[in-house]
Amino acid sequence: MSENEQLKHYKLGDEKSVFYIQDFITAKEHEELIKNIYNQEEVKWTQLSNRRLQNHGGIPHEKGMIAYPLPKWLSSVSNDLVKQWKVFGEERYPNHVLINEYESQQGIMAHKDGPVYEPIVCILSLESGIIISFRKEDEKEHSFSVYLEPRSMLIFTEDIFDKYLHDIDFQDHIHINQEQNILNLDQLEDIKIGDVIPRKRRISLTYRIVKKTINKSKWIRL
Ligand SMILES: O=C(O)CCC(=O)C(=O)O
Repeated sequence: MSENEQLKHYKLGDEKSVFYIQDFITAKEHEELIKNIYNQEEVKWTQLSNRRLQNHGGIPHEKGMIAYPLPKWLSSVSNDLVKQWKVFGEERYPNHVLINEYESQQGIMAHKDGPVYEPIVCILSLESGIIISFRKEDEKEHSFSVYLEPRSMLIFTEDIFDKYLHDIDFQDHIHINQEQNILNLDQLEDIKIGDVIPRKRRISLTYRIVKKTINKSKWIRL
């Protein structure tokens, strides 16, 4: 992954296995995704105490995910990740997409994605920007963060997947400051240290490979 030719120019920081791609999708693709996320009859939102989410592809489980094909409208980003960006290697496709919706004052506690997934995480952001922060599992302070613009893709892997926790805070605003160590600050137009940005709804689509799957028909026969 670190040797990936397509991605190497998008690496943030020196040694870190974190990649950030602005404008990963077009404004039109963005609109289409939003329409599909909110216009489905079959897929239900799961309401958590601090956000809503949709699972596509199945519900990840350490004993194996009963796998369903991903809906077609999620496949264009999947195809780009595999074919254009060669993210998962050897033509391997993500089999799971988690959609998270955060309103202002909603976030996600510090966590690692864990062993049910292959150690490559691809997060597409929609609607509004947010800061995602990373800290080493044995440290209290964040070591760095990334400002995720709408239509951008964040990819992290290797040591950042294995040894770091990531989180999104629960504020109603984003206060850009030096301590956050925002690795992509120099790429952001109109955002600078000292800015206070009111939070609005943000949606993320996290593309991953769940390692162990169970074929649905086999499961029914058991
Ligand atoms: O919404 C995001 O950007 C992060 C999502 C995440 O960390 C997760 O679902 O595990």
